[in-house]
Amino acid sequence: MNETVEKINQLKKQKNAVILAHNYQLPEVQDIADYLGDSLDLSMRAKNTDADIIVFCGVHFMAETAYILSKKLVLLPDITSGCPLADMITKNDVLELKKKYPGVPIVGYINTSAEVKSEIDYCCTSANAVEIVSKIPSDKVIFVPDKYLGSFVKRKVKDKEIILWDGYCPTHLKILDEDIKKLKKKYPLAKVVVHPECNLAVQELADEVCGTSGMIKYVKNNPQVKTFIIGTEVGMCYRLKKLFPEQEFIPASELAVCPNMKKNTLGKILFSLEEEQPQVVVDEEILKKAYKCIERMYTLMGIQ
Ligand code: CIZ
Repeated sequence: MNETVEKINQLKKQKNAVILAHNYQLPEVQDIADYLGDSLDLSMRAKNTDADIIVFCGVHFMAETAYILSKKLVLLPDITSGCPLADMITKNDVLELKKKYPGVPIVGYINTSAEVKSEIDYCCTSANAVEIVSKIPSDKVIFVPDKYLGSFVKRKVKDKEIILWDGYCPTHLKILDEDIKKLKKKYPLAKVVVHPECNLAVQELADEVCGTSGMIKYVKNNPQVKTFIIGTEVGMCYRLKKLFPEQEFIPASELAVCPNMKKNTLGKILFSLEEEQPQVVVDEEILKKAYKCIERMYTLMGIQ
C-alpha cells in the first residue's frame, strides 16, 4: 500500500474520521473512500454518521450540505473546489424571483450555495428532481439553477407550470450529440445513459436519462447489456467499472472532466486530516433556514 494511503488510514482511525467521496472524484480518491455516492447518498451518510470528522471529497456546496446536516467538523481537502453551476444563482437572484413571482414555491437543485438554500423552499437532487417537483402542492413552481435538469423535469411533470433559471453545468455541456452519434455507430449494441444536466439534443439520443445513482441502478438492471455509453463526468465510468467489471463503460466525451471535482488529491486529503483544515462552516442563521429546504426534500421522499 502506498505511504500516503497508509497515513490517511491511520489518521482516519485515530481521529474517528470518515471519507465521503462523490462519484466524479479521481480513481485513487474513490479507492480510499469509506462511502461513494451522489449528493443524495452522501447527504444521508453525513446526516447519520457517528464519525467526529467528515472529509468530504467533492465540491464546496456538497461539503456545506454535509455541515448543515451533521454540524460535525467538515473538511474539504481543496477549498477552491467550487461549482460554476451553483455560482450561476445568488441569494439576491432568489430574492428577485420571490418579488417577481410572489407565493410561487422555488425548488433548488442541490448544486446551490447554502445562502441560496436558505432562501428557497425545497431542495432536490438529480436522483429525485422529478419526484420532488411532482409532489410539491402547487401547480406552478420555479426551478433553479440548471435549465437542462429543469427541462427534463418539465417533460416528466406535465401538470405543473415550471419556470426555469438560465443555469447550466459547463462540464456536461462538453458532451455533444455528435459524440453520441459517432459512438452509437461504433458500438451499435450499446445502451446510451446520460445525465439530465446534458443538453436536450444529447438527452433525446439516450436510452435512459438519470443521475449517477440512477446509472448504477440502470446497469444493474441490464446485466445482458455488455457496453454502455455514459454521458456524464468521466469519473463515473471508473465507479461503474469497479462495480460491474464484466461490462464496458465508454465515456460519451473524454472532455467531460470537471476540473473542480479533480482538485481533491490523496496528498491534500492527508494534509487536511493532519491539520484539520480547510474547514467548511455555515453561519448559524443561514444553516437553520437552509436545513429547512433539505428537510422538506426528505419529507416529500418519506425519509425522516
Ligand atoms: O446529485 C449529484 O451528486 C450530482 C450533482 C450529480 C449526480 O448525478 O451524481
